[in-house]
Amino acid sequence: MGQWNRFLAPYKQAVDELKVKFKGMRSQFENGNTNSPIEFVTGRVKPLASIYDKTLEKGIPFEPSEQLAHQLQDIAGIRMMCQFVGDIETVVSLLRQRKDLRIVEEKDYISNEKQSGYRSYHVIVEYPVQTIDGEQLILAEIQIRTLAMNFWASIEHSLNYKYKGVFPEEIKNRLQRAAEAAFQLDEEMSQIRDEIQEAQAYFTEFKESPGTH
Ligand code: 0O2
Repeated sequence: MGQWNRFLAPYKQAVDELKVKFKGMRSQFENGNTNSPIEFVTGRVKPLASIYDKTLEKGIPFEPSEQLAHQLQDIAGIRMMCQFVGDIETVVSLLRQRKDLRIVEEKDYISNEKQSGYRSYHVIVEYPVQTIDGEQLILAEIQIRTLAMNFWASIEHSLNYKYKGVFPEEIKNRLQRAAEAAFQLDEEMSQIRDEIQEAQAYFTEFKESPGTH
């Protein structure tokens, strides 16, 4: 166990640091009185049980090793949730400009939706963590998605856990319909985006100085 803790420690550090940095991006938009393309940020280190499942799937040994660090790109995982589909590209552009990480791969499951109905934009980055033993490059997966995509993925993930990937036909159909509904919701919200953002800007301003309206 000690070995795993030592192996996972820099991943935890990467997740903690990236969360602070990305939450900081949101605050910067807010401080500049601009609508933030980032609604909220979460992060996690992949639980050992999920690492174990992935090693079985990929046919690699379940041990803390270079091979594992190289083959599992999402031991450190960050999620950035957006209100609108258009915000996702803005967030990806912001990531491309950063000097504190290097993008190694982008996976667009929005234009190329997965068979399951899963939609999200994944960016795999290499992030340098400073430790007492020097710098360590950590791979992290950043999933960028709308609130609707996140809702669908969370529900599907729980069901997937229950049914171990083999869904009864009815559930499978309903999930596909739900994915379509989430897509439609994103479309509708994008159509009235300006209206929504104007209202949100007004609301924020009102909260700050209620007496002036
Ligand atoms: P968890 O529990 O979230 O950690 P590859 O090696 O590139 O062939 P890999 O590594 O599976 O494939 O990468 P992929 O498909 O780009 O994305 C991996 C992660 O994306 C998953 O991690 C999920 O978080 C999410 N994801 C991908 N497909 C689906 C899907 O159909 N439904 C849901 N709900 N999430 C999905 P894990 O390790 O599977 O899960």
